[in-house]
Amino acid sequence: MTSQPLAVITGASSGIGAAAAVALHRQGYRLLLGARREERLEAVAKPLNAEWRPLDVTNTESVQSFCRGLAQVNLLVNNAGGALGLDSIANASEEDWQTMYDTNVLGLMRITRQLLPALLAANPGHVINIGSIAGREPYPGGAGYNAVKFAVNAITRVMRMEWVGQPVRVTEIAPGMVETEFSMVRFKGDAERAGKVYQGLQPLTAEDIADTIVWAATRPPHVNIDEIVLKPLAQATATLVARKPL
Ligand code: NDP
Ligand code: 8X3
Repeated sequence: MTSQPLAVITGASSGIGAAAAVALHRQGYRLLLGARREERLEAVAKPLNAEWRPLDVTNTESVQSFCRGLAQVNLLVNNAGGALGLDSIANASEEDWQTMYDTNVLGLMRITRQLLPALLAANPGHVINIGSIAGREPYPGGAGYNAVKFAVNAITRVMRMEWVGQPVRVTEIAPGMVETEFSMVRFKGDAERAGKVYQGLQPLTAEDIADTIVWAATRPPHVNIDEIVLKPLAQATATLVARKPL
């Protein structure tokens, strides 16, 4: 039996999830990492001596098999997600809307529900949901992604209400621009368009968000950090950023 706390991270094959794995490992957590790209996941897990299992949060059976045998989970980082497209409601793809909803909203609830008994058994457990400023401020072309990240904010608040008096802490971390594979995924591999998102400004890094996750997770057990919004210095809102000329 080990006394090291266990952290489960979804979407740990790249970006914020992978950086959170490194940061939580440094804090002494044991890790269980999940995502769909198994080679990438293994590459993150190996140097950390972490366990990994394939996970597709849009698939209930995959979620069940990922969670199998977990009796006690101290920290669940609900990070798997992202945006698809930046088109107006008139032009956006319905399939993209459905995938975003299934991943960012249903996926987060599927896995949290599955792990709730193990989080309670950790006494206290902690759920950290990765939201976004897109869940605070709508923007043109954002309807599908705005809707799912507003939902993450609502779900986080519902979790706090449903579990008040029980030993589970609940936090939402809502970042602005973070340079990861996020924009490559959003623009479906269009590297030029993805690169332009971060041109002329210094975005947040995945490590900045990992740092925030560690801070929220390491407060004394009676303290619940409800929500944290963080942005690059050069970003005031989802649409107002200061770019230096090239
Ligand atoms: P990345 O694209 O680098 O990471 C997304 C992660 O989610 C990958 O590990 C991916 O793994 C995983 N993922 C996607 N779909 C699924 C699925 N169906 N099942 C399991 N895992 C899945 O981007 P980020 O690190 O930036 O994104 C992490 C989170 O942060 C997302 O929820 C995103 O919305 C949020 N966010 C990002 C911001 C940014 O500017 N980058 C700002 C605010 C919030 P795989 O493909 O291997 O399954
Ligand atoms: C990512 C931030 O502003 O691109 O969640 O929607 S934004």
